Amino acid sequence: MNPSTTLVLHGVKLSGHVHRVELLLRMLGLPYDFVDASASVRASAEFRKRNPLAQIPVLEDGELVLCDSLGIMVYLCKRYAPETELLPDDPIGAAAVQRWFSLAAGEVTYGLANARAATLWNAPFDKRFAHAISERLLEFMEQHLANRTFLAAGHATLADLACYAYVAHAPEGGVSLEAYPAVQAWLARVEALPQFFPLPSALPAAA
Ligand SMILES: N[C@@H](CCC(=O)N[C@@H](CS)C(=O)NCC(=O)O)C(=O)O
Repeated sequence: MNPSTTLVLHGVKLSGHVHRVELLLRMLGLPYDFVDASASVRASAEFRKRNPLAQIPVLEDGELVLCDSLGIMVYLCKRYAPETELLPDDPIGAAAVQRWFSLAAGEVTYGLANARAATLWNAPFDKRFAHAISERLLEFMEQHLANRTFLAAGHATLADLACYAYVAHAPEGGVSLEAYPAVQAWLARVEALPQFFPLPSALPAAA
C-alpha cells in the first residue's frame, strides 16, 4: 500500500538513527522527501512543536507526526507493509526483535553511538564508559552471530536495520571491529540486502 501523501523524513545524513528509518523506507519502496534538520533547525520552536525532545528522526505522514526511530519503523511496517517479514508477528520473532530494539536504544546508543559522537564531534559523553559498553555489546554480538545469519530470525528483520549503522561505523568512535569476524560477516549480509545504502563516512576523505 502506498501513502496518499508524500512521507517527510526530518533528519541529517550522518545520523545512524535516521539511517535506519531511511533504509526501511527504501526497502519498503515508499517514496519520501528528506528535510535537513541539523542542530540549528532542531533548536527552533517550529521543530520542537514536532518533537519537544528536539531529536531526529521525525516522520510526517500527512497530519501525523511520529518521533523515535524504532517507533517510526514499527509504524511504517504495520501501516504500509503489514505482511512484511521484517517485523515478525509470531511470539518468539516479535520478542527477539524487541530484544534488539532494546539493545539499539541501550548499548548500541550508549556505547557505539556515543563513542562516535564523542570522537567525531566532541559530544559530552564519557569515552571510556562508551568503549567499555561497546566492547561488551560486540562480544555478545560475536557470540550470538557465530551460528546465525541475522540478529532476530533466519532472515533480516527491523533488528538488523536498527543496529547496523552504529556497528558498521564503530571505528569512527575508536572501536575496532577486527576481533569480531562474525559481526563483520553479518554487516556484509545486511549490506547485500536489496535497496541497501550505506551511512556516509563522517571522516574526511583521504587526500
Ligand atoms: N530515541 C530516539 C533517539 C534519537 C537521537 O538520539 N537522535 C540524535 C541524532 S542521532 C539527536 O537528535 N540528538 C540531538 C539531541 O539529543 O539533542 C530515536 O530512536 O529516534
